[in-house]
Amino acid sequence: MKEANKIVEAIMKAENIVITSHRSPDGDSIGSSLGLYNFITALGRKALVCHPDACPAFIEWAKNGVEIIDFESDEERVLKHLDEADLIFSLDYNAASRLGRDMSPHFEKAKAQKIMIDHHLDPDNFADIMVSQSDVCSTAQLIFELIASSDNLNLLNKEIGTPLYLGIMTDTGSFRYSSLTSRTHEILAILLSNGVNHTDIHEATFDNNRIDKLKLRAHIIAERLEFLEELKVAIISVTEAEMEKFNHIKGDTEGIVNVALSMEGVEAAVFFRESGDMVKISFRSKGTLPVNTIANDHFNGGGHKNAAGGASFVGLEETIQNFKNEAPNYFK
Ligand SMILES: [Mn+2]
Repeated sequence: MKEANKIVEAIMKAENIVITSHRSPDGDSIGSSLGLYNFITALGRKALVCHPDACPAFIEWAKNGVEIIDFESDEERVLKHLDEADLIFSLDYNAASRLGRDMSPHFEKAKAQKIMIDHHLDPDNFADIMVSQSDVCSTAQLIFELIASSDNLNLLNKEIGTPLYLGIMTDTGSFRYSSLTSRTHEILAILLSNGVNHTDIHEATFDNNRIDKLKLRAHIIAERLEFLEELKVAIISVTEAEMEKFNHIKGDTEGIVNVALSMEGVEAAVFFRESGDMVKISFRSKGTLPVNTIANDHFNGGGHKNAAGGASFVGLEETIQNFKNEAPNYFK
């Protein structure tokens, strides 16, 4: 990473460092934020993590005593820290708008130097230093490269390595997506030889399900999974009422699109989730079949070839119907 020394210099000079990441945090936004936080601590500097909204329950364990101040529940403190910051990191997002419409204007107003480190395609030009590598599987891997390229691997410890492992694990579907390379495995090996316990991380993340979460997922699969056989596309969906029935909390439907994708004969899967007046959409595919094009053309979204997102504002049933109308143009 050619910017690494410049970034570490900025960390050493700054008085008030704030680490931000995108709204609706996932394992990579949490993992890269905490990995960078612990790296900055190991450098003998201080930082604060300020996110738009709260960490999902299934990866709460990763905080391990580090506070994540979130805008949704503590707006005043986040505003104060953004205002006082002289260095702000933007991790795992490619446009200020990804902070959400409430937090992004305050980020844009902040006078601090801004450093983006991200792996999403087509970033906006919104930071002073932009590390944008869309061929890398996760932002957590880029934080590792920052540490390695700035010659700070001697600082690597369990506190830094554990959240980085989490970020790589969750953004690669537990090390299976094509975005993962031999370099990723080299990094994982280095993390393991520096105190990271992979079994503990997998158990803490995946073997901690609430019974309501398992029943909600079972319900969605039993009642709401549809196979468009001629297109080799699986559709899966959930209404807000169904989620309420199973006492849904954030993260409960995370990854369920991959269950649909795991079906025999399926090449692409789409998950539609009702959320207020919005329908959130996750697209996944296997092999060379792109899903970011349909997300971009018709569903206010975009993303990677095999994993994209989108949103619709016409209600769940109509959104699914719109998808079915457009799908033959993309999946035939
Ligand atoms: Mn990511």
